[in-house]
Amino acid sequence: MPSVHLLGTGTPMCAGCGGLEALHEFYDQFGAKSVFVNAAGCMTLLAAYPFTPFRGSWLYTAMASAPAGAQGVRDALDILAATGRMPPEDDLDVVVLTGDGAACGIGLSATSGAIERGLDFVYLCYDNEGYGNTGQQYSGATPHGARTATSLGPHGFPGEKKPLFDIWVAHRPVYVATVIGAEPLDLARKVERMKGLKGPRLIIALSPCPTGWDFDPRETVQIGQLAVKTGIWPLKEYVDGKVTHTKVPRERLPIEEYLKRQGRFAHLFAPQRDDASIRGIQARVDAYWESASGD
Ligand SMILES: Cc1ncc(C[n+]2csc(CCOP(=O)(O)OP(=O)(O)O)c2C)c(N)n1
Ligand code: SF4
Ligand SMILES: [Mg+2]
Repeated sequence: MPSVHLLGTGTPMCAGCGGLEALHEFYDQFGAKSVFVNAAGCMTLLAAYPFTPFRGSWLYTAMASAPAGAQGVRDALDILAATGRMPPEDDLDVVVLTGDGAACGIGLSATSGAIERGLDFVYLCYDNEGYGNTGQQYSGATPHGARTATSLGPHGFPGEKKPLFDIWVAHRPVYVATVIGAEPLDLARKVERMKGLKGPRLIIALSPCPTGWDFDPRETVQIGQLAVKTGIWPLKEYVDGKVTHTKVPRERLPIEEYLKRQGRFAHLFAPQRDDASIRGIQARVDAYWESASGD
């Protein structure tokens, strides 16, 4: 099948946007026969009515309501098909596209309801670990220790990143996966697998964000690869009731290789090294992989 690319956007996205990188890769494979239902966030800037860079359709919703919007689109398509007004070959895939703020917080109840109803949709969450579009305030996905516009204390964000993967898995949907644009083959394999399924399907793409994470846009891929090699972003999938890690970093790099490349963690290294915070983050990564070692 020929690959389908996003058209040139000309829209004001940041250079080196890891979310856009993942979306490009997803779209290459997912194709044009789709309706994107996009909640308010950075990707909203891709579309400037009546134009979008997508070859398919695009619908904008409020932050909380993308899964509800997806239900309406799915129902409309099903009614058109059932009443013979749309030939089966014209059917479209319904894709929710949101950031982590919508996915982990403001839109979570609408998502939970959609999974519960068994809605046939794909949910692509680009996770830049904050409310990027409004200046990187902390979100439910912000990691421990990160500086955000609303976490300016000496140790950064005091909370922990919400386990969105586990929250979805607890609903027993059809498919859940974590991906990153810097590992395109892993991403492509998961999108391919997910395409053949029906029902609620989630892809969470960790999205290195030069603007919100404070690094040079040229380093997006390198930082993405470090997220995998240090083990802080496990690549995994849930299908048929089972979680499998798809790329296991057998010799994990120390977590500070990832942290020290990003300005949002600079306060952990200077003016004094915050050993307790760095050790704490490392310990949580180690504990994760110890508990996953039976996979
Ligand atoms: C209910 C509501 N609160 C706040 C906003 C303002 N707002 C627009 S985009 C955005 C950030 C969304 O964060 P996220 O979902 O992570 O997407 P990102 O901006 O990081 O792409 C916010 C807070 C809004 N649109 N609706
Ligand atoms: S703020 Fe971050 S996520 Fe948003 S467009 Fe810029 S790089 Fe991408
Ligand atoms: Mg975000």
